[in-house]
Amino acid sequence: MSRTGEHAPAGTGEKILAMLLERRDSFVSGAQLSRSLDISRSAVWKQINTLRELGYGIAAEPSKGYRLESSPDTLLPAEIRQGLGTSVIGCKIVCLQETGSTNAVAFRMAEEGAAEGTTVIADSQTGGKGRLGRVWASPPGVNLYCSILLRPRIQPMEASQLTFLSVVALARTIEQLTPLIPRIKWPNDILIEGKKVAGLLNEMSAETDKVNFVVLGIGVNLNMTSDQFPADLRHPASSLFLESGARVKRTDFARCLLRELDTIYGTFLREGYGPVRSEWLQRSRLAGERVTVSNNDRVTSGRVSGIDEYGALLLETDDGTTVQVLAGDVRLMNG
Ligand code: BT5
Repeated sequence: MSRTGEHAPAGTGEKILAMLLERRDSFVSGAQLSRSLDISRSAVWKQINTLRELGYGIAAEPSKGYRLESSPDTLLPAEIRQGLGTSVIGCKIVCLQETGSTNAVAFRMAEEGAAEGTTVIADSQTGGKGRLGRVWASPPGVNLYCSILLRPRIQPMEASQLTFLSVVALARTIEQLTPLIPRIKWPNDILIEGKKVAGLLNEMSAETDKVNFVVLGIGVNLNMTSDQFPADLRHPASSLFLESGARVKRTDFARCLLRELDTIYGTFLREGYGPVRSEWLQRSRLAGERVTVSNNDRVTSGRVSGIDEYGALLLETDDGTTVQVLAGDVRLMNG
């Protein structure tokens, strides 16, 4: 590679950031950065200024070099990767400023052969997807929108088990980083005090007897404020900030979520769905409650007795029979 004078190749700022992050408490000399990246020292200086414009606090001392003092809450692969330590999830991380839907990007990358664990994150989405063609409000700068690619060797009918995997990883993350108590509402919502703070949308490519890949889509309202919610929400909604009064650093949340997913995916591959299912049930908002589930024009009512091995909701109806509900919107009958 040739020395590039004032100009640096794309991605240089990210590399400088990674080096500063690695040596967070000490100075890295301009000469060392210039040598490692094969760019001139004035190009290093330019990149440092660009990072400052992005909100990084970087101290510069002529005799010592540069030291990172503070980071903005910008979602960047180099930041998320700091101390990540996962074996599969986040092996590749792509962060986009704005995109239609992270699920759509991850799906396309999967079709082009991206590796298991590839993670796509966006600061904002212009066409965030909910289930059944619904829209997921995805304003910039406040939340986490991410999609993770998995290639498990399972049958298509087992794929819904993966929703439970991501919802449990998400609940664990909220428990670790906030004092809040998340409750899971079948199949894909996380509620706090009865209000929805996160939703999941898994999309799959499969053949009759084989799953090609699954994209786990996760949207979490972290620092969203009341005025940023659409007026016509189906259910009450909130954010972790609104519920706890404390801002959540998006980078920390993303890193912790990827770690939890990595751990629980490992458990799932080794021990199957059993441990995930029991953890899901412990956190379920619905166990023992009377609910109605609507799926298009079909409405089923009963008391929730659990979830089956494929993730279907089990309802005990008034005549004592247990019915299996595969999909739908759940409402608590007295909630
Ligand atoms: C979901 O759908 O809850 C799945 C949401 C998945 C979003 C993630 S973000 C990353 C990835 N990329 C995507 O494009 N999607 C995934 P559903 O259960 O259908 O709920 C959608 C409904 O929730 C909407 O019709 C609204 O009423 C409401 N809603 C929309 N935005 C919301 C938000 N930010 N917070 C809470 N509720 C919301």
